[in-house]
Amino acid sequence: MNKIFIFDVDGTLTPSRLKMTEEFKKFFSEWSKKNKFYLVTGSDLPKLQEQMDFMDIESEGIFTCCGNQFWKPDPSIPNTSAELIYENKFELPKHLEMFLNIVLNQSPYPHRYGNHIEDRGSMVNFSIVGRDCTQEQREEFFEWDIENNERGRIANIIKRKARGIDAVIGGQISIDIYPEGNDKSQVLKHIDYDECIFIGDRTEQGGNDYPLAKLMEETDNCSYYQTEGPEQTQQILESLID
Ligand code: M1P
Repeated sequence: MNKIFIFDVDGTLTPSRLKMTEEFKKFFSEWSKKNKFYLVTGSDLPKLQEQMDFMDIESEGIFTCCGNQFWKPDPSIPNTSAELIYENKFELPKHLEMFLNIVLNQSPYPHRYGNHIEDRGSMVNFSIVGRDCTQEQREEFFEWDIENNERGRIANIIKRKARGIDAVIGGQISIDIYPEGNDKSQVLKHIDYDECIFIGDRTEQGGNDYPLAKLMEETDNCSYYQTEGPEQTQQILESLID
């Protein structure tokens, strides 16, 4: 039986944009010796590399940019190398770029720290506070956004106004933008399995794990679990040990 797991990263295996905790890393490296898994993250490869010694822990493959890039770790060069298997290209339409700049100027959030529109080649990441913020500034924006739901409102406007474009919330400070359908659900067709299990933290509608969670629900021999963080992910995996 080819049982495959798929994991989101931020909020599932690690705290958002941080490294795996030592405790979880210990558990996960033992677990991964007996199980096969893929990673699927909204982040790009350099960000993932900052967070995880992911090639120490042997995965079957790594989908970055919400499944718009696929990397195979190269076991002959441990811990350092991965081969790009495919990449979907995406160019932000000019009118959408203008819209994002207007939103950036008009948002009532009082602080801007730089790197607000990050072009990742196959998707764009948009952040009012800016990706150059510190951890403290990130947490501050996150709390403010929970109160004000600004990201939710911006994502809904983008989806309504920009035809063929999707906008979803993945982490704490930003919105992921890509062509409709080029979301995390695209990874399943690249995976061979008899049984497949996905674990993610943003599986609610509007979250970047939602399209894959929905597909798992609709597909034979597939299922998903929503997690609140690494601690709960560990509990889920422990409950699934055969
Ligand atoms: O992997 C989840 C998300 O991580 C980051 O989100 P944020 O910086 O908002 O916490 C981003 O890399 C985002 O693209 C990604 O979906």
